Amino acid sequence: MSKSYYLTSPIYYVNDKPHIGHAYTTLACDVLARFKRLDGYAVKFLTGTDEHGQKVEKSAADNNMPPQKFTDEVSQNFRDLTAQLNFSNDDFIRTTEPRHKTTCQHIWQQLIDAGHIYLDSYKGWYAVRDEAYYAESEIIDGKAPSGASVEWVEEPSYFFRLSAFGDKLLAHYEQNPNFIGPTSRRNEVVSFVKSGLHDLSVSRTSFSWGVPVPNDENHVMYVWLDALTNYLTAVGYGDDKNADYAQFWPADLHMVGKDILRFHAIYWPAFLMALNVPLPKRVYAHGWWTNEGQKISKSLGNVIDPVELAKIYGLDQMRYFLLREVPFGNDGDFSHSAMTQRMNGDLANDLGNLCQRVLSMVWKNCTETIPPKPDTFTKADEALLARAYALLDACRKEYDAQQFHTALKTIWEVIADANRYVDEMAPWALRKTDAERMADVLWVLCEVIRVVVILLQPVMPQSCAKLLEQLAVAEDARGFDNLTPAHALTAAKMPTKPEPIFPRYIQEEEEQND
Ligand code: ME8
Repeated sequence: MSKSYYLTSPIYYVNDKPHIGHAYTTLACDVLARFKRLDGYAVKFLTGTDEHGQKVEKSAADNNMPPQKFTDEVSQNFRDLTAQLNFSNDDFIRTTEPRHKTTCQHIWQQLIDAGHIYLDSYKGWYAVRDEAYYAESEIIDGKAPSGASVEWVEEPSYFFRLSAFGDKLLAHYEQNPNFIGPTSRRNEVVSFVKSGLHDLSVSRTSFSWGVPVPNDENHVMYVWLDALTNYLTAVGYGDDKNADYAQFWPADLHMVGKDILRFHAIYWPAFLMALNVPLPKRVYAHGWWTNEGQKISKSLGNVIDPVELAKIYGLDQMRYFLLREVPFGNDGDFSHSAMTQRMNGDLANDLGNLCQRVLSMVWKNCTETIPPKPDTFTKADEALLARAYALLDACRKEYDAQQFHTALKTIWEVIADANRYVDEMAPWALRKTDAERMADVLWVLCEVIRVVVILLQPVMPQSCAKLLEQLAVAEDARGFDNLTPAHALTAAKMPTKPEPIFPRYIQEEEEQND
């Protein structure tokens, strides 16, 4: 396979249970990975857990557990989440794995050898929650700009000469306008770099839960240098026997939340420049979810468990909602009413009814067989089919810009067109007057459903598999290379009586009785 695509989610701190924010980032990667695979790319989709540092060490201590045992347990929750939410990651990395420590130490040595790291001492603020250093000028009312508590740190530390990379970074942003998305966030990064970069402390001595610095075991590496390196570890950087680096690096996309863009768009490219390693092609920062209008936080007790959500509304329904409801890149609000509106409106009414109406008519009126492709088409047939076939290019463009909501909106416009076409053509009336035309109309609709459902597979894999099964589309005919008239449906026996795939949300009994 000639085309490859490497995308990564952040690796998650194992200080807590996975919540909706973690699920959201990985879900966005999952739909993109699935989209690219269906579009003929060899994909590597990486996720995993970030297990070192003071924050994790502290959580382990709070739980009265040795850090390794603690991280083994919590990391497993994140691994389980990938199965529970049907994520298709190709690798799951843990920063406590030997392969990762080797890469970190290899990189450290390269940076030392090339003169990018020097020994000094750090004196300043540190926020354990963010695992970030803050300058005096950034502290507001004794807190970090993120609201995290800060502590004063004074200790020997190695520094990375970040200050030497400001101009190179700015030149890179300038020459690669797509390097950071969305644009508003790109502008924030550019102004931050323009304001001047200080050298970065990249080792700690006041605790030991980290990758040891080579030849100076009093120091452990700063958790962000360790964590960012995971993207190289997973493609076997520095390991001659691993062919992944040649195939997959530079990464096509690092997907991150807006809070960690600075690390990915400033520190990481600077480290890579220092190593003479090509930079990733793009870093995209998504927004944050609130719950019924409120910031999500443990202390407010309103943390959303994605597995619970999938149980209540259905997994594919949740996946669809998260990507359709909020323009990707913006902040968004989760609410029960918005979720049920999407579930009942877009899914049960628009898509669900279209499929169920059409497929049951075929089952009842065409001897349980998808009709043969018509010899001639009317203008209306041609117009609807053309709009469906045009969707692939439109979706490619939107997926490459991580505009998942726009891709879905565009697909739903064709679903609306198809529903209008059903009403206008009234195949139920044709049954008595012109059975041949009825069969042609139903074929056109089945073909449009085929195209739409093939394109929706990345977002709703399970439901789409069921629909394609009902349409008798073979498993090996579900890739995007089949989205052309040359691969259109041919007469085929339907395997089973069609059943509705998208249920409406049923209110709890007590709510109904209100
Ligand atoms: O930052 N809405 O890990 P993390 C949307 N280990 N996204 C949210 C969110 C919310 N309410 N809350 C959190 C780390 N997130 C580092 C990453 S990568 C080399 C190291 C997102 O466990 C957040 O934006 O804090 C981020 O992308 C991820 O969850 C943070 O995970």
